[in-house]
Amino acid sequence: MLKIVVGSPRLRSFAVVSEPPCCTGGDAWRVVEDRDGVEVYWSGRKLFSMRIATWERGVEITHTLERDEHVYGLGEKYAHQDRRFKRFHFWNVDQTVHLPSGDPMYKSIPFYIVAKPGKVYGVFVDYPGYLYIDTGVEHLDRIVIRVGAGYAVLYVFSGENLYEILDAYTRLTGRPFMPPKWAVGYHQSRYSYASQDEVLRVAEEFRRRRIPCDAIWLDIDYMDGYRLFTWSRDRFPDPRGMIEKLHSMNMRVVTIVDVGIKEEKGYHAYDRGVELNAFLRTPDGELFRGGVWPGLCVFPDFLRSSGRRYWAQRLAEFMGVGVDGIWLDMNEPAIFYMEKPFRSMVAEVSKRLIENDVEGAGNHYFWRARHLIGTTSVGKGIGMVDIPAVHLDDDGGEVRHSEIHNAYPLLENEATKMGFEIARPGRRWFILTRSAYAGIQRLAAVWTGDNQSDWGHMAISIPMLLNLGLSGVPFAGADVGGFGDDVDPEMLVRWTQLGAFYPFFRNHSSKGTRRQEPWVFGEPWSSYVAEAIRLRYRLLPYIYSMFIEAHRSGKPVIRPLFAEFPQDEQSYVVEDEFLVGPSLLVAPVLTPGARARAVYLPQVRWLDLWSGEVLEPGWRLVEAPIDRVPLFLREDGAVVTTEPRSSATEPWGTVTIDVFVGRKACAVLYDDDGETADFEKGRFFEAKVCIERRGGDAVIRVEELHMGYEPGFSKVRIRLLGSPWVERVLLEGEELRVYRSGKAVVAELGIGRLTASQQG
Ligand code: MIG
Repeated sequence: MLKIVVGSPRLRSFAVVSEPPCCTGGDAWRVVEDRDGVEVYWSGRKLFSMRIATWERGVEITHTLERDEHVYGLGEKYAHQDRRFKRFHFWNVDQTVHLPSGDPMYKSIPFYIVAKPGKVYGVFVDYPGYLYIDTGVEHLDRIVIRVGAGYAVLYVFSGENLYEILDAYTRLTGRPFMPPKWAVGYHQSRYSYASQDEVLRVAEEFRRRRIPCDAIWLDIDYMDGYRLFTWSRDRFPDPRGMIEKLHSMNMRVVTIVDVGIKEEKGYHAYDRGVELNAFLRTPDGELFRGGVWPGLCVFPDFLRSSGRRYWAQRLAEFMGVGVDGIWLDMNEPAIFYMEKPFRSMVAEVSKRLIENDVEGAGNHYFWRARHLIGTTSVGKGIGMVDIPAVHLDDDGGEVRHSEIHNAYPLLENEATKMGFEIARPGRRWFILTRSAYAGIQRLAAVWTGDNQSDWGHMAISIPMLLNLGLSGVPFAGADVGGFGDDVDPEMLVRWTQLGAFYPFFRNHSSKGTRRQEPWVFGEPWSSYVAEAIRLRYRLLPYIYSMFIEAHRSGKPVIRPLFAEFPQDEQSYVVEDEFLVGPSLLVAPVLTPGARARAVYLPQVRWLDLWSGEVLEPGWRLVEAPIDRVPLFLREDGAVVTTEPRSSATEPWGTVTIDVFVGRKACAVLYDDDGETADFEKGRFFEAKVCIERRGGDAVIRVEELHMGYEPGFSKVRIRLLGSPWVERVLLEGEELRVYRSGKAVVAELGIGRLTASQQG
């Protein structure tokens, strides 16, 4: 890692959790001054030439891009997989325009990866105020970074492959948190389930129909007048009883928590915050107020540890009734109105942006200013460009909100995690957040906000989520079925088939739109939707093992093709299919009426998991009837599946390793208690099971084994697919009894027999 500091940073970093001792990161790096900047080399290879300029109120950094390099990452953007030749703004807003013109969005993660066959590096610009990154509009072959402050901090990462970059980046900004097992299941949400009776009816419907589901989500209407940390007495008279009932059905409850606290004397969260001086103030020292759902609100100052403690305490108390997870919304922070008229805000903001202009960018800034302010609809979903508020740090120093705007939700997430630690020490926490800054992966899962029931929004969710993964945030999803507008039957089926592979899998929709629980369209649609959800639960052993891998090294759960096939040019741009882990390729159907689709199969042979056919690499047309999402297993790859249960927390009983062996394929069996942090102390089960071809023999070996936990499965089935060469299956030289099922050769053994083989 190479650290570049321009000027002198005024504030501590919020993203960085552990910085390696020195900055030029060892011998591999070389920085050479040239006529107007520096050239940066890693391992003898030139990455780029960089120029740094400072002007009165900002820093401009540019560096070269080679003609055939691609750009990825940059967090949540409504943009295609390759992010080159675009301009991006980093300023968290409640963005209702989910279109390219709707940049910026809710999250700001100024980290990008530049890649082409044989070369890859990453750059992280650590500044939580307004930031602009141009990937090739102002100059075809340069990246331009503008920081609206007198300083900038940059980190450059390189390595042999993409995963080394993500490893280094998540070492610096924190490893992805390990979620509880239930959070990896299916989630059902609606804005809003309006009473505890309705919540229970929805939960019972899932169980009655045997559709797996792990959590029901409560949106803002559970509260009393939108006051945070309260329950409506009429509609939710007995939250504890409701939650106990849900828990007895093996369902969890996640409640939304906004960020604005209603300004109202006598309301505990307000009174307590005033007492502790926990709220943001205006430059004149008044409480800063902004209008959100409950009317005028005040906002916690998460910069101060006292502000974070205040929040953690309120939250922990609220969670006492048994709430399992917290959903942080409106935390950009989004403010609908301020006491000052909206129109003058627009004018002020445009003026300020133009004043801050540097040559050439003015026009762009001007038009974008209107988007920064919000959207065409005044009064709803407006994200403010500036919030005239002041924070205090722990030493009593003042910090303008605009200097740390993008980090506000990150600090809120830290405080929220503290709340979990108070309410349920030793257990894993679960937070979903809408707004974020770099480093969010260590604290929360994210979703992409208010999309629409629209085929285009469904398709673009793939590059959005893949690039979040390449921004260090593996646990991400988009609202399945679409949030706004009315879903139709075919779209719900196809979207659920896609969502089954989102790392975060939640169906959610807005007030005023058609209901979209799995059964709303009746047969045959409801069966197709249910089957797609079951597919997720079949794949849980494999997907869960990807989460532990993400937690250990920052590897994404879902991956663009080039992550695994960096020598394959085409892999760099395909964005309508993706990999889950290293071995499973998913090619969802993204257009209405389609019953087949083109699939690009990179570099190796692939096994069609529906037909059992072995396919050569390249472009193929594959069948995709309405009840089927095309799935392919990589040669020398493996997936681990189980029978679907109603909840992800139920023991798996038997797991099946599906392998397609060319020379050798390995599967990872992983399990832990799914609830506590004990896995960090070695209380987990892990076995790397490899199957190697030796002539007509398939030889099974356990290559690595960790037995710190008794896994929730006792039987392992090994299913050899696409392997007509198999004559015998051997374990420790002993031939196993096998049976044939279709074209597959199957061996079954007890987990004890398998693990004993390694120790011997
Ligand atoms: O202004 O809580 O993105 O998921 O259902 C809308 C109501 C506020 C926006 C979130 C959405 C949620 C909705 N919220």
